[in-house]
Amino acid sequence: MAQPARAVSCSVGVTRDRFLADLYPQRKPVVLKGIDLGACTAKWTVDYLSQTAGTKEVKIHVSTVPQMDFLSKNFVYRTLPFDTFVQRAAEVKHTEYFISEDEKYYLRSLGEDPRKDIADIRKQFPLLAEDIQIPEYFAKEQFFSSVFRISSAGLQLWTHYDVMDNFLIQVTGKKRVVLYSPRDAPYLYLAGTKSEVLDVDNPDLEKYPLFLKARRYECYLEAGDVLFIPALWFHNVISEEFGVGVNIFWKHLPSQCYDKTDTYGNKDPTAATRAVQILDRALKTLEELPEEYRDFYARRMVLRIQEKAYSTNYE
Ligand SMILES: O=C(O)CCC(=O)C(=O)O
Repeated sequence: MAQPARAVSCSVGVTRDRFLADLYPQRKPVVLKGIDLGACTAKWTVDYLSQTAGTKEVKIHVSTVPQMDFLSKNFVYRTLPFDTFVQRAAEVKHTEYFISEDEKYYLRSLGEDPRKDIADIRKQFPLLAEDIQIPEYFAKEQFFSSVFRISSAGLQLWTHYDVMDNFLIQVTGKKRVVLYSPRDAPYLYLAGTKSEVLDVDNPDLEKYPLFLKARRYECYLEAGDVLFIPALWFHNVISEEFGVGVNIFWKHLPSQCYDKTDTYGNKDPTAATRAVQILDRALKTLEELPEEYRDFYARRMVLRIQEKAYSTNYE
């Protein structure tokens, strides 16, 4: 069995000043309750969303299984008018469908041209954006993106990290979020920004024995809750009901640290990418040595990395 869950802490009615002074510096997830999010929590019914955003086309994930796997791509991308998508995502059985009558839908909204443009609901969904008041707990220049997250009941999103700070605003519906500290990355079997361990509740421990060591944090989001997910914290999200969320990514580091070609908020900072490239070259260089020497110098390099680059300053 995986480790028992630790509850993500919860703060009710926290002001911007208190968030910035007490919670933000801890770099830990926290659920913020009682924040004024504007009219969206009352207004965003299926009918209202459909009528307001109309037939604008959206690219969606369609899955016949509840656990979407980005690495094996067990889902397909399809395009639907927004109103049709919302109606279908809110129903359990479909009369019109792509693959099966119980397929599930997920929208992660994108910029107009996803290769160049960043998702911003104020641009792609201006009328709906008027209904939501984004907690302005960071400076305007730090804003990166605002993304619609609309999901069928039961759909689970793979465990991944993003490189920017994030407010996941649950506008309607309920969601369970499981989180892991960046420090537990060695136990998560990463492929890029994603974990290979798909089923965090029943992990395949023969294949992923170290997963047992990953400390699991968990929270249940209700309509109106805002989850602060610090950059690099892994998160796995299951929608317990059809629900609508908006997440806001903002830059925690100085702007020049981020990859300018990143439109999703999940490309590693450029210095990290360069360091990994240099490491790959060092590993290639070690191949010039016989095994006994390669092993000796590789262990010394690991020690050096630990001494020079590990932080002693976080749990
Ligand atoms: O709520 C969701 O559907 C996913 C949220 C997420 O992955 C994020 O905010 O980065």
